[in-house]
Amino acid sequence: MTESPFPFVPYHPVYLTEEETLQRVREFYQLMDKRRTVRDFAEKPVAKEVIEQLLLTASTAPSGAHKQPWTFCVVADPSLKKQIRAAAEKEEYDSYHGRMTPEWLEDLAPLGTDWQKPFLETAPYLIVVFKKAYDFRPDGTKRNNYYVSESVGIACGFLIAAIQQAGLVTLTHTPSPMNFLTKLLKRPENERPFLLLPVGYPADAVRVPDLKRKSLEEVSVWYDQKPC
Ligand code: IYR
Repeated sequence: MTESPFPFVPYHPVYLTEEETLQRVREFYQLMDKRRTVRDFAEKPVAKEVIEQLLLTASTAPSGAHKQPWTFCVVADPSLKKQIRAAAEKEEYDSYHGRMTPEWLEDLAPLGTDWQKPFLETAPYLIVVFKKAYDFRPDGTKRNNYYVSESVGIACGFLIAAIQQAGLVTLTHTPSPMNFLTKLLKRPENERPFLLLPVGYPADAVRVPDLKRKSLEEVSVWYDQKPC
């Protein structure tokens, strides 16, 4: 039998009292409930190490067979951001002028989005997340990845939570189709664009739609133990 690449080691849990647990879950919910999708960014720069730490956090996400099937492309170069904006706006223009259904446009109208994406240039960083459909062995043959979309989706969730925790803002931008990102960022054939997250500080006095979130009753069903 081949030796496991991950020998088992003791797990050291985070020990908390019941009160500490309650306090933490409440605080974390309050923090996450303040998260809003923000589309207007300040010019204020963000240190490179901040982005590095955010990506390390995202990469702690669980993944199918621990393959970590993601690549985070970090774009800070203004000329590359400009090219991404131009290519995204070309696709988005077509989407908003015919590709999206009338119902879809009606659903989006209250959010105030349109084909123009200035945030692709104003945000100090664009994190373009790629999912790796498969990997390559050192000899160049293909090695499969598993639950790729689920794994990368979870990693993006961790990333968005970490961005919030850092006092920064983002939005989940999904220009469609996204294959221009593969070309512009020169990604290999095993990678597919998954999500684009501009990251930075919010613009001064930025406004967001007054959305309400579903109640716990609306989003959960409980199967409690019945008393005997
Ligand atoms: N990808 C487009 C359209 C869009 C779609 C949904 I669903 C949104 O919640 C927001 C936008 C865009 O980025 O504008």
